[in-house]
Amino acid sequence: MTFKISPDLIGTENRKLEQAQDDDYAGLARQLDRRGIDIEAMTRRAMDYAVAIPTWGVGTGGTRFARFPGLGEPRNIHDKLADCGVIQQLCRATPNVSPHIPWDKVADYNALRQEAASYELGFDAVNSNTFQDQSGQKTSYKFGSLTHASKATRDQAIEHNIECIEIGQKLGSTALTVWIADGANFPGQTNLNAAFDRYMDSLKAIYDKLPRNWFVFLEHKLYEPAFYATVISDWGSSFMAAQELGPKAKCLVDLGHHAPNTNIEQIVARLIRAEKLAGFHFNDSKYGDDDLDSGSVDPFRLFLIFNELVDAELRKAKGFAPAYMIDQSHNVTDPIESLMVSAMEIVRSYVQASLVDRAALAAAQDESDVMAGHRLIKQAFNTDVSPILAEARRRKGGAIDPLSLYRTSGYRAAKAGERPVSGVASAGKIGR
Ligand code: PSV
Ligand code: MN
Repeated sequence: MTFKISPDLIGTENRKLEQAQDDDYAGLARQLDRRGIDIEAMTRRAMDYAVAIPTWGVGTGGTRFARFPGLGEPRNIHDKLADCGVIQQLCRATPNVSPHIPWDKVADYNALRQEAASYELGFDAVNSNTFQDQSGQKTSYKFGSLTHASKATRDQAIEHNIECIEIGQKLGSTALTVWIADGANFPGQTNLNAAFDRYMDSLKAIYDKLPRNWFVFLEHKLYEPAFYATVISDWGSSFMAAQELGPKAKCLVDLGHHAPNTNIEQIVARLIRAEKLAGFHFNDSKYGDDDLDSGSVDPFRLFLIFNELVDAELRKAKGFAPAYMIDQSHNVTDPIESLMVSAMEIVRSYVQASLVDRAALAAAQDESDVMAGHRLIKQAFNTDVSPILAEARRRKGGAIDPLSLYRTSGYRAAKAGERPVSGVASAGKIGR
């Protein structure tokens, strides 16, 4: 028997916090009522919001310098599902997991789907991996994959992506996310346009294999591991590719994949307008692709992105159906704690953005009343919606305070006993 957090513990711990929660919720309800906002409508929105967890996120991450394994970290997809199950059990905002192939390969995907369902989890977009060599593969990705100069290597990478689609079909996914590391470290290493042309040819071959209701999400990233030129480096390249491929191809925005200070919310607005916004990989950063926890460094930026998303949702923008996912690397925290807190911060931004008085904002903008418009945005951002988030969790059977409940439960210590230490410190950005 493996250790599980019992529903009874959630009940017991919630009862201790109920009175304070009721008081805080009533206080916030009065405040919002004065602003003409129905708190119940906001709580329903919080209850309906969902963001997916990447299976690789529950493993301990690392940097290029070292990886320090955590206690009781997951050893395989089965352990990862158990950990993702805890996040969903306590936070009730993360009902789907996003698998990464080949890391999460198994012999029986129907069984895996059932196993996930036993934790009340489903599967989100499948991520392919042609940024590292897999054991037994014929040719190396050292100099590229889908854009490699050699056709044999490109074909191998195409085949891998097609296999990911097939696996995803068995798991109930409807999207393939493609991020490639292809690019150059030296001027002269590749022909910049020829590499893009080869990307298009490869993606067309993958696109042709997409099932009827599927999408391919193209994920851009400015740099790393290619430090001079990355083939799909920015949303312009991603958009160009998605346009050329067709309606099933959309652009995925990973928040860390832009130059510092880039106005990501404006990129989001443009992609919404073009009906090309695939969705998100949420994280936070200070300098580059830092993979820090969502909302930990710049919660206002996250809020402003959600401001665009809620605006599109409420005006029913055509083709607007973004897939939300977290993509972070947890090097110094317990990944379960980081992912719970991140999921809560993401829902927080969504609810805060839902508080914006959009009619008043439009009026202020029409009248060029700059300060009024700005104050409306800031008023929403400055509202502490924690009681709404806690209420949404409680009503869905989750924890009023997930972090303290998780610590009280002893889950990590129990897993440390069940899952022998996986290895010594080693290099690697992503923990597996
Ligand atoms: C590499 O930067 C990366 O973090 C991308 O964001 C992908 O989404 C992720 O790895 C998994 O492939
Ligand atoms: Mn990503």
